[in-house]
Amino acid sequence: MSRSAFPTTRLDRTALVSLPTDIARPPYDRDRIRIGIVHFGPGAFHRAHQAAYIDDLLADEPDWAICGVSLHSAGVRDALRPQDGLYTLALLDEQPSLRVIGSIRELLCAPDEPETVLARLADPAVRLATLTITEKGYCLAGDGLDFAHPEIVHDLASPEAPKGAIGYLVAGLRLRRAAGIAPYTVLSCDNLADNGGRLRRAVLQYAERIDADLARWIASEVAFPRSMVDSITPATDDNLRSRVAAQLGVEDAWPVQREPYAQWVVEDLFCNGRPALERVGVTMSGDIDGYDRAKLRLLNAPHSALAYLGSLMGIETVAEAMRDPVLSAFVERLMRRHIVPSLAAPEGFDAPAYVDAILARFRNPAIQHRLSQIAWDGSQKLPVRLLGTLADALAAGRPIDALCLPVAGWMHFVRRQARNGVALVDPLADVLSGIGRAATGDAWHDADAFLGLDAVFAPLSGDPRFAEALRTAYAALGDATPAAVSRALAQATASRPVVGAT
Ligand code: CS2
Repeated sequence: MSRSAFPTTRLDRTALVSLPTDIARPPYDRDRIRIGIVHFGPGAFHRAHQAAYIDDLLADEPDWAICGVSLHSAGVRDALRPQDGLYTLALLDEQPSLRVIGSIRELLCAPDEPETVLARLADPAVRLATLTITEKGYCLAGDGLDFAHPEIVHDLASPEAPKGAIGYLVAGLRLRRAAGIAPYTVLSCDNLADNGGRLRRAVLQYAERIDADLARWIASEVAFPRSMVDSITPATDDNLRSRVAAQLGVEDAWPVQREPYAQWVVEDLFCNGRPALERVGVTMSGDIDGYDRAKLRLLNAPHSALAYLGSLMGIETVAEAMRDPVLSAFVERLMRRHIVPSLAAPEGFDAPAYVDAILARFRNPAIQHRLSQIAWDGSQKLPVRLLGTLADALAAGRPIDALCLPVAGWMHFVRRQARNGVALVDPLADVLSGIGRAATGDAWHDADAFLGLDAVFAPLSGDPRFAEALRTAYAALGDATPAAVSRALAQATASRPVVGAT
């Protein structure tokens, strides 16, 4: 590749050669890599996590480059296509470092180019489909598919021209089956317990409505491994954009950032070959159950607790929340005393050390992780992060008062946003804002309105002990001013744990 005669102003393949030497760049010839993975949801998390692992692998295994497919917005494609798919990853530490990632070979926006997406899915060279579409992208209701979901209704009516992830996965598998091409493995990389199992059930339920034979073929031929993904990835901000441009000497329309720590545990269950992920630090495991639960319950649940309680306290970032003595003491106690006891952990799992490491990550002062980002999609996140622990604690007869405080914090947060006319980012935004506007501050009235949300609380809402503890927690937060929240948390932290009957 020859050096461009003119200074390049945008990161792209010609700019690669002239980047400063301290910027790491893809250690392989990008002309020799081939697409083997179709990834749905090439947002910041995917680009900071999976795409970086694959970038480490491509020099040895050039057949596993990624085609990133956005299902809704054209933003990522429009930012990265002019950059030949290249973008910068900033690792945030005391000494931040930058690397340019090259593993995303192609970017598509499904609504604009559905045929190209389907052609990719039908390409025999593609042997793996991966997803980071967030909880709501799965269109689940309870344990199965939500057949009333507008995306599912649409896709079932026109399965050859789908809009959603499930619709595309099944349309691709249908094309492959018809053409006698082996199916791809479908790997969910979202924060859901048993993500592979849930996706498999949803795909099969959907496929059955289209073609029972196809559903049987998927059930017997397609692997849906489970996975656990972990790396704290704050959203891109202007500060990052300008730091990256200053260090690269060229502009990057959409750099991403994350903490240095990353973990990826994948169930070793593939139906059409797989990349040698273990070579690049991925834990391949026969049974990942336990890892995903530990992460959801001990990292994501405390994150959500910080997000709602911290926002009510007027705090903006996770690190700032961890500097608040009352909030951080509450969250630490929540983890050690109330979440760890009901964790069915993997063998050899050192829970106290895991908690220590998470608390240290939360305190990382180099990261500006906004609580408002974590507060998104509470109706989808709380059930998978916190309500399982609550159900287990109830079943074991342990006290649940402290566990109810973050849930009550969410309810007050919804109420405050509604009263201030701030739109919620949540698939249930409309109904939540309605409940928030109608809230009176009376714990019976307000808690019961939230408990009526079956998509969030069933089957727990039927348990009078839960309803009672939730009302008490809601009342304890008072008018949810910073002082009231702080007082309630201090009280919850000071109270001696009650030893419940087992
Ligand atoms: C966070 C997660 O935004 C959120 O809800 O809890 O994105 C979290 O940072 C990641 O799961 C960490 O792996």
